[in-house]
Amino acid sequence: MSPFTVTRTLPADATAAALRADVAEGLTRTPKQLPPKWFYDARGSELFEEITRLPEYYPTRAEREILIARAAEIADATGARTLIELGSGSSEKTRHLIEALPDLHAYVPVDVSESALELAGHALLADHPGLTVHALVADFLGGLTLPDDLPGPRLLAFLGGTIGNLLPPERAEFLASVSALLSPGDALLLGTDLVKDEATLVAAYDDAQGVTAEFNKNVLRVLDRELGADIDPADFDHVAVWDAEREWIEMRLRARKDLTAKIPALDLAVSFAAGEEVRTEVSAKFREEKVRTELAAAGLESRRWWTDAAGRFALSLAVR
Ligand code: AVJ
Repeated sequence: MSPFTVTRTLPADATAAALRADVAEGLTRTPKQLPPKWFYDARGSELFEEITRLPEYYPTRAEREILIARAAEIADATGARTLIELGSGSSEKTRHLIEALPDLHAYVPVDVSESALELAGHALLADHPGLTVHALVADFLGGLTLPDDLPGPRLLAFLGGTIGNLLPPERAEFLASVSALLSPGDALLLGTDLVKDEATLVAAYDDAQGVTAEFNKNVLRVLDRELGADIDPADFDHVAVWDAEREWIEMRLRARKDLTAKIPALDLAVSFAAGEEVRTEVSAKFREEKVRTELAAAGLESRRWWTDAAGRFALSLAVR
């Protein structure tokens, strides 16, 4: 068998149908909202990679610091022979883990972006010719099924703090589905950004160079290209606010004037009043107790909690 296979678990038109449904629903409700997964076309993925290098955006560096410091402990604690990674993107941080797992046979990156999977898979195999890479093009929020020939123990990694993009009920459902994928002896490695002062959080989502603003507005370009929407990104301002009660950052796009956007593919016209906002992302921040409690509710027992030296970000290791 080839050491690199890419499997689509999504029908080719499922993504298009999901986008249409999300936009039709999200832009006709009050307040308007769009799910963050539509940021990540090729340009959006590049902008996100650029965000990870910004001075204000600490989560990627903080998580990499923890991974480097703890990779050997993670390897010891799990003995993983299969590493599954949800939302693998460039798989760049995962390399530290792959290199530390002495018994690793298979790496299963799961992402909605086939191009990201191809790039990352080939790059990894160039350095690790012994590895079998089973890439899965899938939306991990929509009930994932794994190939049944993956050797255990299996380690499922969900890094980057992406779990924070889910609202609390979605999070509970997601963790339950992850737990159901695991067998006794398998483990979950979860990255969570932590609650901290408002200025640091807001700066991370509203950087001085405006890269995050471009990333946020990129969803409008996606609607333009995929649905023919005549929305001018210049008519919207990027907004990042900290919700201290719910302990999450919200990104929004705020209309600079009254406007109506035609969306021909949906046979829809959407009106915005000047100042009206569309919520485009929630990025929840966590405390140790909340992570433990939510993992336990999904039947996952927390074994380790590691943070970077500055205490900005955490990795949790939990078992079934
Ligand atoms: C990749 C989802 C973890 O929420 O911090 C970066 C995405 N949004 N800047 C995050 C993001 C704005 C990021 N995640």
